[in-house]
Amino acid sequence: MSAEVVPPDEVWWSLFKMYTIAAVALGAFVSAILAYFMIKYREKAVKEDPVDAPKPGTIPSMTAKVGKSVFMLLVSGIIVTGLTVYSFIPTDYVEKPPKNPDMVIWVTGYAWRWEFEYPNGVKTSGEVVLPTNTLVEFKVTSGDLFHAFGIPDIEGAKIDAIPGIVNSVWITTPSEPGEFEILCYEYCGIGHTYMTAKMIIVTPEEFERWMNEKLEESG
Ligand SMILES: [Cu+2]
Repeated sequence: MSAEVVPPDEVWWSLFKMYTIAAVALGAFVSAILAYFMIKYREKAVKEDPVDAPKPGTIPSMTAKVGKSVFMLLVSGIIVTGLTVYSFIPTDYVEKPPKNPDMVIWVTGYAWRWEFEYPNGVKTSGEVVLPTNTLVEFKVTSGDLFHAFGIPDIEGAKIDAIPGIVNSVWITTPSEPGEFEILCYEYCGIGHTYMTAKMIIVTPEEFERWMNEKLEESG
């Protein structure tokens, strides 16, 4: 088990938290300034225009305050560039499948079902049984038309299933046994809604027992 690898769902979650906190803080700051200016510059009883108010038929002079605008543009540019770079690093990490996954599962989408193949050649349809705390790479493709493989309960576990192309998505399986839904995320025809499967997480001992049974079945 590769406990030292940070699973993609944690990476996505921390990125999401960072942006949420930043957005709420910025929103609060902008709202506070807006409220302050609304009160400070509210219309007074005197209705005279200020001296620098624009007049109809004249173009306002651009000489003043350009420096400030350029400065603000630079500050925004630095923030946006910084956030982009900061987001690219974890995105790149998640995009690349790990070098030594504990298990590689081939996933093939068909209209309208999911089929799975284990490293030892065992195949299942409609369900994939996996042990807890395991670094799994799903190699996803399609046998007919465009589908998309996704596990809604696991952040970021979603990838296109395209005929002739193999896309990878990887997860660390949950630490507790349980059942997780697998869905098709690309509208693919009349059976799309029913194109579901189950990811069944079991203890490593139970997984071994299940696998041995499967191997006996297939002779
Ligand atoms: Cu589909």
